[in-house]
Amino acid sequence: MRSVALGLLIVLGGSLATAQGDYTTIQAPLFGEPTHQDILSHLYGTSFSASGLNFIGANGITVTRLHDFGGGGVVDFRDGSLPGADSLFTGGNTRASATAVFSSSRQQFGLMSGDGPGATFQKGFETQGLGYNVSGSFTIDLADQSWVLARRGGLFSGQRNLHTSVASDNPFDQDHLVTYRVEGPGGQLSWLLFWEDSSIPGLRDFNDLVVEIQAIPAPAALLLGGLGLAMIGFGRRWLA
Ligand SMILES: [Ca+2]
Ligand SMILES: [Ca+2]
Repeated sequence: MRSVALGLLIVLGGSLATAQGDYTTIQAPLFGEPTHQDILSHLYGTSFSASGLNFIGANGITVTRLHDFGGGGVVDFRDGSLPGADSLFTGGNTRASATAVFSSSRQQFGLMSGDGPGATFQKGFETQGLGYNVSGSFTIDLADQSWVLARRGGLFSGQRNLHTSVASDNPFDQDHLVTYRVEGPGGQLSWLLFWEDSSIPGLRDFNDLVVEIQAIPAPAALLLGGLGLAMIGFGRRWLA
């Protein structure tokens, strides 16, 4: 009995230690750029206080940080549950909008089409503007499939310019995405993706591109982005 209890303590201690290591470190921004807390205050027009890695708004908005590592599962934008790390995402009709850019480079946002090394970046939008005065949005049907999200643009060219939500896809296996679930006081659900466009230690403040994601409850299938999902769905219906 004693050995069972001791074993349980060791297991609990181990899982607590792992949980602390499941979050990517965010560095303080340089050059007077805003922190995540500052950006939340601006976007939602209220003050936020930090609670661990989460934030609570004065008007009842709760902002919950997703794990970066160590969890399986897929984040469903329609669903407030937090199944694991911010690597794979799904949903139905989904809208993605740029809400802030604190980078000298234009930022592209989209998703990876295909699996493994042959996956290619499918751009949803490229931002215009800087700071909070930015535009860029797209709507897509994620069709209940799981997707790797990605951003592109920055100091370098080619593949070094592309970062996905899967850390092991990226240069130096670095994580470039920090994700929060945002719940309004009435239960409204949205998600904020904070991307980092630099691999350089000291610059990893995760405010280069901030994207807000919302599930669209409408029944209409709005298919943009040229991914051919409508064709796939059509084919499957004919086969059935
Ligand atoms: Ca992450
Ligand atoms: Ca940065």
